[in-house]
Amino acid sequence: MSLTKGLSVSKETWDSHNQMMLDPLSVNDSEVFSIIKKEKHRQTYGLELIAAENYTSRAVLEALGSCMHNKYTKGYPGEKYYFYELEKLCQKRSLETYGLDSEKWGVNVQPYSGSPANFAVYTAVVEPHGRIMGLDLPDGGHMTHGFMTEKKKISATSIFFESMPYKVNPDTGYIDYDRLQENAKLFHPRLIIAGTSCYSRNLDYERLRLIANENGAYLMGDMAHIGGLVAAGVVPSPFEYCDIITTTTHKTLRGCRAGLIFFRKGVRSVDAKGKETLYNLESLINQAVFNGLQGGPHNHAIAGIAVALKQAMTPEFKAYQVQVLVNCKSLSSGLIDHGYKIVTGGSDNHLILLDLRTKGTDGGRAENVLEACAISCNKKTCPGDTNALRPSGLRFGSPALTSRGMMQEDFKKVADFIHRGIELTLEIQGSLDPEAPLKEFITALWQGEKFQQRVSEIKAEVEAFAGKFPMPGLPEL
Ligand code: DSN
Repeated sequence: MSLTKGLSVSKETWDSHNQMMLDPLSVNDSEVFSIIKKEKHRQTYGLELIAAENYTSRAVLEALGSCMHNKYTKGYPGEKYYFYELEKLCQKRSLETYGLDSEKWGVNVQPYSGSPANFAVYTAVVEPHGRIMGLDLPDGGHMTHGFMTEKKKISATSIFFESMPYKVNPDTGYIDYDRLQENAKLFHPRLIIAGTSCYSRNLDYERLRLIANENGAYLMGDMAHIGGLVAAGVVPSPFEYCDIITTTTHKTLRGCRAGLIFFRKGVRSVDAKGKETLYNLESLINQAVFNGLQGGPHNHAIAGIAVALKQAMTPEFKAYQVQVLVNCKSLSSGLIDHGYKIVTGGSDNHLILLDLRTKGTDGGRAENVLEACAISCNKKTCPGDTNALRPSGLRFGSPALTSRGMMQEDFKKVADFIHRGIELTLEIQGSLDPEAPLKEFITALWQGEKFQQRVSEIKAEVEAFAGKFPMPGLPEL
């Protein structure tokens, strides 16, 4: 029996349906609207120091919220329809942003984000259970670089591929390239990853290339964190040495949440007799993305990336990235002046890792107090940490606050606020048993009247300070 038999649609309901499709969010869904408004307030009045975050521009958000969202395109751009123009424009701008010759490099702009982009590369060029080597997550790598622990394969990249990490030197905090070179000779990886999510120093791409060559391995750069810095030419470029490069587009590159994969084309190597071997990355990577791992591209995201890339080629963007570096150095020296230890002693890029071991506290406790004071950052393990469940450090990044127009003297004030939050952390800790677990610390933070009073004072000052800097994006949401 037909389920619609005897049913009819009243004019009133139909009119109401049509109105529902036109109403703004504030009218249509007050619950979601009010949650977004709360987040807008937090982003406007808080100090955003999460190194992976940024404020994207109004233009990017407009493209992201546009009718391109509704359109499914199939596969890769053909010639026939005008809507393929967008993906082609995005590809063109991707290559232009990084100064790449289209004879030598191609790009796939369809990955939904950085993690799927990385998985697509391994799927394309590393056979199942083939070997990869990336910087270990506790040493500043990323989960998708093959993260696993002694007990568990955490990332799918360590389940479907065999992963052997490389490490930083626990004393200096710098990558131990000698050990990587030795281990690579034993492990024979198919692919080595040159990429980080918490490493404040430039990578030695030349050395990584050499190690990859010794093992006949591909070198994949994952420049997700530094994609904007590379575009502006303020840090060394991985393009000179890598075969493949992945990136997210929403961190320092300041676009919407999505991913890109760049791959080399043409000659890969020439042997002693002059015989050339060509790259075969384009078809492998394109197939792995669509329809190996993904369905239709997110055309609204491709529109957002394209807008961000246009901005990334401007002198204004270059000025922004220079300021990101200057501000990061200012934050770092501000914290050193307050007596803190910064891993490796400073930073070449947009982030620093603060080691709290010398202060007698840890990242988890300090992160909670800072969050309560409207300062967002991430707890992170420091080189040599033995207990991954009690990371000793805090990661701070300068990209987001720089997008709001803050300069180096403002970052000195930010360092002062962080210092006050950490002093409060030590006070709370001092009121508890030295072995008290994090849960007990959090209870004391939120239920201790004296501590809440201090949190309110710091938070009020942080909000008054942050609120002076305009928040980029859409006017209302
Ligand atoms: N979540 C990002 C970061 O914190 O670095 C990486 O994906």
